[in-house]
Amino acid sequence: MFLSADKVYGSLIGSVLADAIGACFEGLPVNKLRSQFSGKLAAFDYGVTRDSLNYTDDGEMTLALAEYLAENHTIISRELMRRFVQTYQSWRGYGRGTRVLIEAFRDNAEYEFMASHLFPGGSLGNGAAMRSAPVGLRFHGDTSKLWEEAKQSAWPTHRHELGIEGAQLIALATSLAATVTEITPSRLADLLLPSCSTVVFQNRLARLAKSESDADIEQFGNGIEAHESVVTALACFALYPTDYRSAVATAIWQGGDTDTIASMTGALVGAHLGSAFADALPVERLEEGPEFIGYVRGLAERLAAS
Ligand code: 8NA
Ligand code: MG
Ligand code: MG
Ligand code: MG
Repeated sequence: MFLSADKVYGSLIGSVLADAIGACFEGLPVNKLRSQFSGKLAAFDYGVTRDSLNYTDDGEMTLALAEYLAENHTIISRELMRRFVQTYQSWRGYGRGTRVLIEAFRDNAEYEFMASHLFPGGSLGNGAAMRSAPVGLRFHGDTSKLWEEAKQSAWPTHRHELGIEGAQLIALATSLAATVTEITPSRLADLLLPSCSTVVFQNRLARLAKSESDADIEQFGNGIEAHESVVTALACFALYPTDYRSAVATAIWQGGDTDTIASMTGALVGAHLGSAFADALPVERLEEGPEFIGYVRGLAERLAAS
C-alpha cells in the first residue's frame, strides 16, 4: 500500500515542530502552567513565537530512526543503536537511562547488561514511544510486521514490556492516522486493542474509547513513563484529528512531559493531515531555517519510497 511523501513529511515535521514548541514547558506542573496562560491556545502560541525553535531528544531520535528506516528493510537493534550514538547530541536533553545507555554503547562499556538491568525489567520510559512514528510510516501495510519492527526500534534503550508496547502503539496509531479517514477516540481504541497485550494499556485504551472531551484526558497522565503519556497523546489526536494547533495545544496543556506528549500528538495529526497544516506555522524557523525543512522533505521522500 502506498503512503504519500506528503503524509510522511506531515508526520515528521508535525512531530519535530511540536517537540520544539512543547520543550519550553517541559516539567511544568499543570497548575503552574494553567495559571500562567489564559488557555491552551495561548500557551501554544507563546511556544511558537519564541526566538529559538529547537527540537530535543524526541526529534533527534525520530529523525535518526527515519534515516535508518529509509536505508534498511528491517531493524537490527544494535545497528539502530549505532545510529543513535552517531546522531547523539547530549545538549538536546535525553532521559537518564537513554543517555547512560548511549554513552555505554559508545564507550564499549557494559551496554547489554545495563539495557536490561538499569531499571527493574528494563526502561518503561516514553523514550521509545516518542521516536516510533516512522516505524508506522514505513511498515503501514502490515500490522504484524509493524508490531515486531516497533519492538526492535525500542530494544536498544527500552526493554520493559510497557516501554516496548508504548512504542508499538504509537507506531500502529501513526499508520492508522495516515490511512483511516474518520478518527474518533472509540474507533482508534478499537483498532489498537486487538494488538495490545498488556493489561495496563488494555485498560487505558478501554477508557480512551469512552473519551469525549478535554476533561477526559487528565486520567491518562503527563509523566515520563510510557503508560503515563502514550494514551494521553492518542487522546489529544483522537479528539482533534484534523486540527494540529488544538491537538498539540491540548497535549501541552497537560503539563509535565509536554515536549514528548506534544511530539507524539504532532506525529499523529501530521500523518493524518499531510503537510498542509504547516502552511500556517513558522516551520522555517525550526533549527537552522529553510535548510532544515529541505532536509526533512528529502528524508520524507526517501522514507516514502523505501
Ligand atoms: P529513561 O529510560 O531514563 O526513562 C525515563 C525515566 O522513567 C527514568 O529515568 C526513570 O525515572 C523512569 N523509569 C524507567 N523505567 C523504569 C522502571 N522500570 N521502574 C521505575 N522507573 C522507571 O529515558 P527515556 O528516553 O525513556 O525518557 C524520555 C524522556 O526523557 C522524554 O520526556 C524526553 O523528552 C526526555 N526528557 C528530557 C528532559 C530534559 O532534560 N530536558 C527532562 C525530562 C525528560
Ligand atoms: Mg525531549
Ligand atoms: Mg520530554
Ligand atoms: Mg513504502
